[in-house]
Amino acid sequence: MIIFTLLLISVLVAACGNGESDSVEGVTEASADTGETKKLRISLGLNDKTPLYKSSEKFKELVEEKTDSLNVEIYHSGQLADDRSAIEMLQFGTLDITIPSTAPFTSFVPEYGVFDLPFTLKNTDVVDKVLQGKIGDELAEKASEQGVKQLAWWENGFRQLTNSKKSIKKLDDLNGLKVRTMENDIHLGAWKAMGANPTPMAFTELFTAMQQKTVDGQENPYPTILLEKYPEVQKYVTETNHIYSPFIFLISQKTWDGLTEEQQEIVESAALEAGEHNRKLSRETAASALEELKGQMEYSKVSDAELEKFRGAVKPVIEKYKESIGQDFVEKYLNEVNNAE
Ligand code: TK8
Repeated sequence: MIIFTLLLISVLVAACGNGESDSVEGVTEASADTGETKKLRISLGLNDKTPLYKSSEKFKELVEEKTDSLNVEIYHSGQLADDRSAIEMLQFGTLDITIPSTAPFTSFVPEYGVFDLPFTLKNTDVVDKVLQGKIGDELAEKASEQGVKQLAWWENGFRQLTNSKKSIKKLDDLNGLKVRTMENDIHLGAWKAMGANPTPMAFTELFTAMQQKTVDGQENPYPTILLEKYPEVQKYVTETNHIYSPFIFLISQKTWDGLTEEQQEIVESAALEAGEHNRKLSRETAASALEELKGQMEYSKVSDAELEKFRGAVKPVIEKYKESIGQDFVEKYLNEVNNAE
């Protein structure tokens, strides 16, 4: 009997594996110097139809064609974590890469809040000059103080408003509208100042909240609105371009430090090259998504004259949050924006 029990225990232990070196999918993690393949896991909030996912596949292709020592695995639709939790996992070293919007990252590095100041970035030419300039480098520097390394700027895009209640043509139409915002005080303050009734919420909870009508609306770029299937739960789409959101390609400092110099060079150049691909794809998709959405939703565009009232409403919010972001940094950013225009 004893022999049978010992045999049973040894079989059970073998079946469960030793546990120490296994990670998700039971693939052995190994450092580069053992010559085994190291897995780099990426957590994305958007689904596998979006430019973000397709650009991450481009990153995977670029890395794996240059080395056999790295293998990239992409987890989409927030399967592993929402944006903020994914950033925390990078800090702990339990996740390797995530590519969130800058807004939730402001809880870790407040200076990224400059991108949440409404109506400051007017078009993609200005965006590209500012992000590829010294402001972009300075922000990436600040990220590394939080245990994450920003390797590249990717693109979420210009944000537009959708809702299930009414067509939005003027500022007063926002009164009382329950708008989901990203988890970021500036967004909350801006939508309150415009008369809406905002609710901060992780992206992973958004679709259900719209389906159950716990929120009336949300704001995101056209590719997200179309490819995350918002026309199924939203009737109206309104062109506001109220904010430009970057995506930031973040890698855990712990992961980065565990790579050889050659692997670091491969990963960084792939993140930058895939970022070029991402910007192009994001802009093409935004144009085609708008045309498709016009056939699926009631489209309205706020006139430039009316947008001046939106800008006027959020001015006090911009003044208020200059403090929390850092007065000098905001002034430096706004100067960069003016120079780029
Ligand atoms: C996806 C989010 C999303 C963002 C939001 O992870 O939360 O609305 O625009 O793209 O980062």
